[in-house]
Amino acid sequence: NNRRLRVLVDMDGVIADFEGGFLKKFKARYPNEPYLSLEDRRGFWVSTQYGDLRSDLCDKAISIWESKNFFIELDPVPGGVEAVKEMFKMENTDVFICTSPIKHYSYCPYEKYAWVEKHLGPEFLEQIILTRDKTIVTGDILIDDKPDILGVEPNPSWEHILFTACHNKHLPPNPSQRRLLSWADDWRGMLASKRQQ
Ligand code: DGP
Repeated sequence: NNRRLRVLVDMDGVIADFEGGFLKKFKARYPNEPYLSLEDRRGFWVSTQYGDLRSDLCDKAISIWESKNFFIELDPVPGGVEAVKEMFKMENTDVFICTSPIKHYSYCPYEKYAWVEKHLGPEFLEQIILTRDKTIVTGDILIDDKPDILGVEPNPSWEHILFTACHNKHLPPNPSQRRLLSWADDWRGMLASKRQQ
């Protein structure tokens, strides 16, 4: 078939290393507080697990990603920038960066655009979708590290491919959800299989 394939790629945890950036800055700002190594991370919400560790650590965790320069200084996830650039050049393929900004909007939305321009290039500024509800965005594939992507649309058009991250790698296998273990995994094969459906 000649239909174009539309791929939605999440940002934090998929192409930008939110968890690594968070831990580095948490330790630097709160050197005398306990922290969770990436090996010990469980659950999507960082603040929830820090709050379970000690209740005051929830707000301390939030203070990290609400700070200026948190999002722009995130390192790329290995292979992510290269994969997205390769998708962008593929025939019959449209790729969008689909990311949920935090509600503390002073820095995050601006820095997400700046990160995309810096790492992917100015041409990708056309490809950014900022939304708190990904279910209303149409696409064939959504590559995202959040296990449960919910919103007002009960039947999103995309297939969610779970990108493996420190917080989701221990989840029990879910036969109805395909996984991409990393950008070294066969993302090209997943796009090809979707194209044939
Ligand atoms: P997305 O990856 O597009 O679903 O965006 C989720 C955002 O939320 C991303 O910037 C990471 C951030 N995040 C991670 N943990 C927490 C948390 O505990 N509280 C809040 N408010 N945001 C969090």
